[in-house]
Amino acid sequence: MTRQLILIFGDQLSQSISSLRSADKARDTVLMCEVWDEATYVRHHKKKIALIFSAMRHFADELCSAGWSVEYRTLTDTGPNGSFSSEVGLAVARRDPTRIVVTSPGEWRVLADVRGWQACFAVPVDILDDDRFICSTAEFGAWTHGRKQLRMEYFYREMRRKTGLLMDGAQPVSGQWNFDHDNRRAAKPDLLMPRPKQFAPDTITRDVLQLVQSRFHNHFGDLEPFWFGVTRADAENALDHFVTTALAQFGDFQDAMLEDAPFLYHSVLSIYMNIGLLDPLEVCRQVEAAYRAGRVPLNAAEGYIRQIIGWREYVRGIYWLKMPGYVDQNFFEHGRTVPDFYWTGETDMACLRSAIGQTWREAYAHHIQRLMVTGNFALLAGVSPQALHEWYLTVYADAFEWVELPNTLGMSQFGDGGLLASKPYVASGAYINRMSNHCKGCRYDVGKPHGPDACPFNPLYWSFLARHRDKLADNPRMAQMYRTWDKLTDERRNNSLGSAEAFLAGLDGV
Ligand code: FAD
Ligand code: DLZ
Ligand code: SF4
Repeated sequence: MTRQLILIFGDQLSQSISSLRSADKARDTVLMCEVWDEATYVRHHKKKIALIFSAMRHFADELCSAGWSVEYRTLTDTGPNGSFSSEVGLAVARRDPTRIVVTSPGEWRVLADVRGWQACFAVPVDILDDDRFICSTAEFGAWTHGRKQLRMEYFYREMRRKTGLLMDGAQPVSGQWNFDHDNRRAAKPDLLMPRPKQFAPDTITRDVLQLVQSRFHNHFGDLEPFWFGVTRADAENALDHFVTTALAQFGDFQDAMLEDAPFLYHSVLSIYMNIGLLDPLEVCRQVEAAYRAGRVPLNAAEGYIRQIIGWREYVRGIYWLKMPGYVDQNFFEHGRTVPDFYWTGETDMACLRSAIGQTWREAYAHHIQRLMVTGNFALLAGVSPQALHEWYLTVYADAFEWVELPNTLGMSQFGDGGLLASKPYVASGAYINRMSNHCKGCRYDVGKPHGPDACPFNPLYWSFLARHRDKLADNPRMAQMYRTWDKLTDERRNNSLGSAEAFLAGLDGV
């Protein structure tokens, strides 16, 4: 008889995860399973499935080498109807454990299943906190009490104080908390631009690639070349590489976009942090050490650390605070389906073609592409936040609902009416032109306000503002935009609205 059955999910690949810390190597059994249900609840990018299956298989091997007894169920073992619940049911029947232990899963729908297991299998189930995060869900809940607005900046300062990162005693290093204003430079094409560390597939990964190609060939995206790291050692290597080659420039060019430069100076480390191969706090400590050693400037180190102990922790807090209702919010009552070209990249709009094309190839786009290109366009066009949420969850290798949903529905689509963002992230083509070189090669003219050749972002921007005036006019951060709109001539306003309408009709294929 197994004493405890420890279930480890595919995004919990850390030897210090709370479920393993509470277990006894000598008597307990670890269960890991590749299941059809998880691989298909959205049609994940092929690279994401390959990353998770290969990292799971490597992690199971590491656990065995460390003396754990592991039952690993491949997709072939679990079959076409496999789910976490069916696999736990089978393992309980086989092993008759005294208890089931899991670290709390990262998605609400899985937590709801886990909560049903005790009644279903007549075995006690312990759900332990996921303490890979700096702020627990209880601590985040306490922080929100009595606050009218949940602004990330104040939460971030709390996390700086809590961790001591970039602090001199009680004060931020250099006396300034945030260098965001310094981090908005446009980039130029540069042949010496670093690339994220790439790893050649080993035998385990090659087996997984074959499996993914044969079972998930109709899913989104290119499977190969597959270069992601799949072990903790790989991920640490990728972190060292980022800190040495790209971090110094991260701050300056954080918001920049360039044709044919999918990664710029970004770290591409979310894929590792989100599945447990890197510990976020260790990542931040390494970044701080590079700053303290004089190897990277403060605006880079601060900008990077803010994304992790600020945004990453904050969106997770919001997710668990507001779920399960959060996913249904739709402040603007938008209902359009995701345009077909989001699934193919086939569009004349160069910025969208570039962002979606690299998403197809790499299962990656950086933050400004997600927010100000695909997100901005979807919001201006009135795409349903729920449909868009499914798209983001499908296409990115780092997408797990706890982080993806608040970013998509809250930050990018303002679907929560301003809980997460103080104003909608909408912009005309001028913003994209300022931050990128896409417009030079585009069939549309970014300088034209309306007409068939005008950059579609331009009329769509004004038509969005006009459409939602009743919901946005009282927002002080929108006042300047409405003043500008009101100063336009009637003719100019009508031309913009007409162009937007014609463009959207084309999008619908009318
Ligand atoms: P870098 O630019 O190098 O940033 C460093 C790290 O900071 C990232 O690895 C990530 O862990 C963290 N980070 C940065 N911004 C955010 C943020 N807004 N929220 C949470 N963490 C952040 N991130 C995900 O991890 N998974 C998602 O599914 C996801 N979906 C998104 C959807 C939309 C619409 C938007 C606007 C953002 C989304 N993000 C998501 C946040 C961000 O875009 C990615 O974390 C980032 O692009 C990952 O690439 P990177 O590792 O190169 O990040
Ligand atoms: C994303 C994913 C995929 C594609 N497949 C599996 C799987 O077969 N087995 C597994 O344990 N985890 C998988 N995952 C990650 C899970 O979706 C993730 O752990 C849950 O969403 C967390 O709640
Ligand atoms: Fe994008 Fe408009 Fe620039 Fe074309 S002109 S790349 S559509 S912003």
